[in-house]
Amino acid sequence: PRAVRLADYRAPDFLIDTVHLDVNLAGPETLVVSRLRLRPNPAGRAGVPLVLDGDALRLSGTPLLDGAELDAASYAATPTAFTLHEPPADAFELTLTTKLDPAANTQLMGLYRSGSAYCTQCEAEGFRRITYFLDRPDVLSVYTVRIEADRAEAPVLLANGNPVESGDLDGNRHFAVWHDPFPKPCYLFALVGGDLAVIKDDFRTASGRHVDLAIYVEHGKEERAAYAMDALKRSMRWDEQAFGREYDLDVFNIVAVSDFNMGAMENKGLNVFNDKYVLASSETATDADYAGIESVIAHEYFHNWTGNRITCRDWFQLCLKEGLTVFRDQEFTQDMRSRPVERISDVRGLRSVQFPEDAGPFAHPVRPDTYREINNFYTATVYEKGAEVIRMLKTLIGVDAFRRGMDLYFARHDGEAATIEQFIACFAEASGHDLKQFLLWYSQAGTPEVIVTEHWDASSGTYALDIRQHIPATPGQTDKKPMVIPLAFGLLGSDGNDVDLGSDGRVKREGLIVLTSGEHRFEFRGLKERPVPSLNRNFSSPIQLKIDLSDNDLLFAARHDGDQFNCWQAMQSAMTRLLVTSAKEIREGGKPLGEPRIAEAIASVLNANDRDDAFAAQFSILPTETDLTREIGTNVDPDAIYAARRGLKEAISAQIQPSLLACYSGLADQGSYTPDAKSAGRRSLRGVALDLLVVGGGDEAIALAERQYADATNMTDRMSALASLSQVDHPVRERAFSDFAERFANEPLVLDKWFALQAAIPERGTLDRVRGLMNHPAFSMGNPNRIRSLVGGFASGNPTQFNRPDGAGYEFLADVVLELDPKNPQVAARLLGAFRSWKTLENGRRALAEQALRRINAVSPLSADVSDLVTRALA
Ligand code: DPP
Ligand code: ZN
Repeated sequence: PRAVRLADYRAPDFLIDTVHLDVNLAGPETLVVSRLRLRPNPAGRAGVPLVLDGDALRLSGTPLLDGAELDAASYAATPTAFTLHEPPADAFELTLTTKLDPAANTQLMGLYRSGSAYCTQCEAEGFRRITYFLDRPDVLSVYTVRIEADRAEAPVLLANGNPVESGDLDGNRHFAVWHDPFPKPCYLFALVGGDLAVIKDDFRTASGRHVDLAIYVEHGKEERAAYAMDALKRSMRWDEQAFGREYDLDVFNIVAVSDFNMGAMENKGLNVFNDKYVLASSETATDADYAGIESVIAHEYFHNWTGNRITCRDWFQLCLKEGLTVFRDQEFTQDMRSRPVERISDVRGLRSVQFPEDAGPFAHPVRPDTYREINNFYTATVYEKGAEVIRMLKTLIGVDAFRRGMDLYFARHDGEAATIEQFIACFAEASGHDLKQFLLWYSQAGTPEVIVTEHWDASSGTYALDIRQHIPATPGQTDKKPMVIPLAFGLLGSDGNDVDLGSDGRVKREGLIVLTSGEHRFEFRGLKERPVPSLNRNFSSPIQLKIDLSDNDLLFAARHDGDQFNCWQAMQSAMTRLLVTSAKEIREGGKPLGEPRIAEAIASVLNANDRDDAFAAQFSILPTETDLTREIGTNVDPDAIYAARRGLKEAISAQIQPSLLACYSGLADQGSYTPDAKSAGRRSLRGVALDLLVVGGGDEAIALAERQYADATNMTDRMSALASLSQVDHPVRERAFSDFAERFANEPLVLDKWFALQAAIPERGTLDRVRGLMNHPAFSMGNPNRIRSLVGGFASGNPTQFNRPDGAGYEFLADVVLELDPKNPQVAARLLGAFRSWKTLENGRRALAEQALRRINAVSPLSADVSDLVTRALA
């Protein structure tokens, strides 16, 4: 496909005011009659043909223009376009019928079957697989949808908006009519027809409107939707309180399906969810699953205002809705749970996926300026970095101006398809700030490096920070301009408190430095001693901070920094430095390094009287292999990184075993399970302690894990025991794995965990094990969740085995991608994310990774999705 460019944007030549869809669900004979009210767009070109988008469509019967059959010469229909050569100069009505076979739709885009239900997925460009349309987000229409189906096969018939009418028809058929009064782009269209169970609830909005809530699930799974319903009601209330946003329809429906390419979809009034983000019970879901449900329910609900009421002008503006909505769901979660702990976990996520993406061949700006396949831009950069950009904006202009800017945005652009410039203009107006330079965050890719050197002059009591910013080159972007970087900061005195700074020089507000040029010097006078700097507090900017602090400074900050995020960060920095050195020495034939003071720091947090369990868990987790890969940057040897990390864990385990045991036994399972943050924090610390004990390898520790596995009264404890055991080559491990498979044989979402854990075993036999599991009866190449767990779990969750020195991991992934591509290109392309850092590998692996990528690239035909990513990977 040709590249689409932001610079080439043109308003549509036609508008579609109303859409009447009549969908007759009937297996391979499914018919969609679409009646469109069109008119020329005054802002478009006059006198041009009407060209509607299609994808693999079949026209059925003769199209009608204002009710009369068109003659064959006046139009053309191909699978990818419908053209009306000479459309009327005024408003007109066009009626088109397409014939679909939902069960044959393995791409899971458009109208397809999941289990026994019919459902749809239209974002980004799936509506054109249902009917011919102007499939672009700046064409907004009011939809009325009539669905007809067999009453036994599909007793439930849902579409966007409010229900209007329903009834029985001859031949055991029935129908339902839905009307959505809010104009929307077609990517927000949805319908569902199937035999589904439902749980119902209701909600009264701040202004007193009544809303009926319903969550539709597979029969027998009703109870598992209770937590999702609770999360939905909390989201609705929170959006009223935090952003003044009320819900606007009479009903809000959610449907959980088991075959879904994404996590969930925010269709107006009818969210369709991957069942993974709806279904939970204490026996089948972990604390992390509950947290995932809470945040995805919130995310899709929040889209009702940021995405649906105000949508994107074009797909380049995707971050306008996604970055903003991730920011909103992160704020929600922080309010529901612990602010610092959630911040740490969000930053962990950003660093483990977005930073590597931004440093490799797939790097792109938060607002890309060109794409060949938009599906490939639902990325960590657009979502997570996009959210960080909003957070910086709030930090820069302050809480009140930020809220005024949001209010202005909602007031000014409601009902429109907007751009990033229009969004940012609201904040510039509300705050009086000039945000021109800030917009560079949307156009310049790459993680900025902020390099800091300190100067201490004891004689004058002057402390200075020289701060330089550097934005690394990324594909298509070599010379970059300095960006606006807000650095929240403090200086720690030897008593552990912040030194009182007053306001000095360019330090605008206490605790905030704002970088705007390539180099700055900040001086602080009248200090009695050299302070320990605490920079980028709460991760105020998504940057790589480079400052050479001693271990003493870092371990001091880890204990005393008033910013909890930076306590955690200081500890991570100390461990990262040690592990990078250790990996280097291992490659040169040395042994893994330990560091008694790191183990001591962990022990002191575990033993503290006022311990915060969730924080203590985060504090004690080592930087990931991905973190270390990125830190090392070139000539990477995944085996050495693994050995360094494992070695440090073993050293910690050996040194502080009594503290670990005391902590572990103090956190024994208390019986009845609740998924709240405090209880989850307790279980997560218990899991971290167990993991460190087990890595020590003693039989006692393994027995402890075995007992926890067997006695667990909830999935979190059972999984953490199994995860710890999965890391040791011991007969207990296989016993536990087979017990788990038996216990949960009829629970596909639970077996996903089982697939993923086995795929992540850091041992030579794992690739064969994964190959074997692909023949397991519970595995299916037709189900995205299964593929992501097993194949994704291996490629992205097992650095040593995916990067086997013989290249077999890469060849395996290439085989799977090529097998999957003709069926589901979107999921196939996703798997290629595992190659995001291939260029940083040492030469041997690098050559083998390149060989696998070239083998994929040589195949024809490839989907646009896979071909785009492979081309970029190899560029
Ligand atoms: N459904 C996806 C999301 O909410 C894409 N819009 O992020
Ligand atoms: Zn979203």
